[in-house]
Amino acid sequence: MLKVGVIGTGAIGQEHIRRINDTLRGAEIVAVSDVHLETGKKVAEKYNATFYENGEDLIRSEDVDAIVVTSIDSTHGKYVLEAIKNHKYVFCEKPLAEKAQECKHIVEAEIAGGKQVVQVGYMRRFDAGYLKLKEIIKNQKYGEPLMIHCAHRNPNVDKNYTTPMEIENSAVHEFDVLRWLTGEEYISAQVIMPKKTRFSHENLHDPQIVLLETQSGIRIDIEIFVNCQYGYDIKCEVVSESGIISLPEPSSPLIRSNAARSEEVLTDWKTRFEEAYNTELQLWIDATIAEKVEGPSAWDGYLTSLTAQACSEAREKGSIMPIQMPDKPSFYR
Ligand code: NAD
Ligand code: ISE
Repeated sequence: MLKVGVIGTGAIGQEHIRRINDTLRGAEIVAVSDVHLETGKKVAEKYNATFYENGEDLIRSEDVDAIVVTSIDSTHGKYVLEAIKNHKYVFCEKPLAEKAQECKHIVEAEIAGGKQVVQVGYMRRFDAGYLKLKEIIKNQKYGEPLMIHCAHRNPNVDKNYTTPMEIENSAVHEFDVLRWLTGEEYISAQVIMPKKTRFSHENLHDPQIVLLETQSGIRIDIEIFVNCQYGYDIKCEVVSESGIISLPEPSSPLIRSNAARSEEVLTDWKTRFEEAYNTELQLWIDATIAEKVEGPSAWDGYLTSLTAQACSEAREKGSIMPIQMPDKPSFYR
């Protein structure tokens, strides 16, 4: 049994703890840590795990084989670096770190350590719908992709969610999954600010539109709308030379009632990507036991954060930003 320690026992931390302990095979939760002591201790008690007030102590503990980082974005970098220093496999929720420069340090530290140990939580790569899209694009059944239209909609967000987070916390999912889908890097980014919804707040301009261009000229538009009110809705439509391929909608019964036809729309990421989270973490457990990394790497996390940085700069300057992706080191090939 792989003995796992989890840092951050908030929303997704508790989800991952539950799935590792109750749903997946090969691992158990032996330690948890959170700066919010009350929540952390409660979760530790529920799973009969040891509580650590300090995340670094959890990472260094001899009782812990591998780490899951599910604390807030700004804390990821330091915990991942500590895990690398202690030669422990680490699954880090997205983003790998808050800024691209910190991701670069992680990549350098991992290379210097001589062994790949980092997997980043870009779970859409494991979603059955995206996998189907990838297969169709790869087979070129409908020719080359020309344009991709995406939407990332949350019903609402809390007051701590700010303008940059639409890109750095939400759209990063699209940046990762579209690199993986197309097999191409981005060469430019632009952000357009439509009229602001009245459901937004002072520190949040919502919605936003990101425009990306890939090496071969595929044009991508991503609508990020985190106060859309009606549900959690993720869309991706790949316009190709002889066909249009859409990400399958989560299935739900069609209801006819009260002179109307209706279908349920999910309301959160937990249910929308439940199977994808299960698959990504099972892969992480199995790969860790086999002393390998198979999911999105620190390199992927770095390039995604570089994309986010270019988009944030594009939004701040109101201009189109060129993106120059560095060459992939042989370590990650
Ligand atoms: P949350 O606010 O519910 O939980 C975060 C937890 O981290 C809180 O309990 C907080 O007390 C704790 N924390 C804060 N600083 C800490 C520190 N220095 N050390 C240890 N713990 C600390 O947030 P969440 O929604 O669970 O998100 C957590 C992370 O997971 C974020 O980075 C977010 O981007 C990511 N996330 C990913 C997905 C996905 O779809 N892959 C979904 C949701 C969240
Ligand atoms: C959240 O942090 C996630 O990662 C969800 O998957 C995403 O849809 C949401 O917009 C983010 O805030």
